[in-house]
Amino acid sequence: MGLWDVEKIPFVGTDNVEQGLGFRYYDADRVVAGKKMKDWLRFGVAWWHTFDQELVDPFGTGTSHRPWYGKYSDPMDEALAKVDYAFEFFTKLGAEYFCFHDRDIAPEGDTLRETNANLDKVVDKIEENMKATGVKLLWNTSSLFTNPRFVSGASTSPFADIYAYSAGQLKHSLEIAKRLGAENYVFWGGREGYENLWNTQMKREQAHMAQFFHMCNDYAKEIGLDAQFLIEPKAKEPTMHQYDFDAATAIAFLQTYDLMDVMKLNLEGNHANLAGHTYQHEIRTAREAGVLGSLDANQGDKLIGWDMDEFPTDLYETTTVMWEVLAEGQIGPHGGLNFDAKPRRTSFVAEDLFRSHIAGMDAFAAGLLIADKMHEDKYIENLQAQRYSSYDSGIGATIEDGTATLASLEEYALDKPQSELIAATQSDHLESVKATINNYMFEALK
Ligand code: XUL
Ligand code: CO
Repeated sequence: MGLWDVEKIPFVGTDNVEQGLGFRYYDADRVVAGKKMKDWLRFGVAWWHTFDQELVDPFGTGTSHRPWYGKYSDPMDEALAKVDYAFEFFTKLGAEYFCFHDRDIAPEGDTLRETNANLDKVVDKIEENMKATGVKLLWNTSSLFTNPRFVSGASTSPFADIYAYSAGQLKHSLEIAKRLGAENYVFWGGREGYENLWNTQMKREQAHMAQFFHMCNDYAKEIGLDAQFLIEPKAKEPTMHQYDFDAATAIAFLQTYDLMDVMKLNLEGNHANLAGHTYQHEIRTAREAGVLGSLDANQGDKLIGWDMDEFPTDLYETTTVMWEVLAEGQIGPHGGLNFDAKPRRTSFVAEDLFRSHIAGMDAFAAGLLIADKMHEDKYIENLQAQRYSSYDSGIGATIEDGTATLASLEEYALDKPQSELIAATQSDHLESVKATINNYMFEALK
């Protein structure tokens, strides 16, 4: 059986309604819209949730049962053992990618030098396992928010020593990305934001952050690291305002500081909700600016205002995401679906780690099948083309080709009676559109 008391997760098809330890929809090699499912979805496992999360909440300690608990007294021994658990987990689940923060995988020493030495030992073992299994690194990142030294941020810290330390930490993290062939490198803001504006020089902090990214880019070029850099927007939490609030804010930041060619975005469902947006809104915003990079797959809860990191099971949402991905032709040039998600505190046995990933993978595979059916019929494409068709010719075409002026439009509009203007508008039949999308969901999964 191996280290985990679970067999390799098979594709079982749709005979049984009850979800067990098998995939109903995720059939890795099945071809959908010209590509294998696994190549559309590129699932990744998040080290921090799956191997480090003890399922704590602000009111209680961890509830999780994990097979390595109580076996190791030295934290380095445990860190090294977890590599074996991790790679068996990836292989049994059939996830071809994983993601980690530097501090997820190895304990810190007193100095950066000591910490790097710990890290390198674990990275050596990860590298061996990657070679042996073929599992790839979707992205790595640096935890510049866990340790108390980052209490007021890292590259936006008001304390220059902390900025310098963060830069040193990041440098080694980029070297690890190079060594492990990371496809992307993620910068989530962590504590890059503020608690209160009275004590904050916002512009100065943001300029420091931009300079940090430029230094990272320079170093990546110097060492020949070609991982795609990604910013991961989040509106709030842990700070009350995060500088990478949402996709639009992050794009404005990249434009202001000449970073549009350097960075794309890694978008997360629950983060979208914290900004008051849908996941689809964030993905569409990034797509239209040409900066869709990768996706953190999770979902929030309508009734709870913080970052829940639930496994994504909302079929409607996975359908919208996969509709955008099919329209884009890929998640991003090197993107994937990283499960930045944890089982609920009440799902505490080790097997729940498999069950929760299966639930998320099946929800995205089903979303892909539904979105593919909608694309085949060009249902949304036709609906949108029809809605904007008045710009394809006549007065609308003069607006789009730039030949219209206020005067030419006034001349066109000046004597039009109200009845003609009302006749120029059309009902969206929005409820029927939503019902049709529901019908696609039923039909595609028959
Ligand atoms: C936090 C979050 C991070 C990033 C990586 O909400 O999403 O785990 O994905 O730092
Ligand atoms: Co995330």
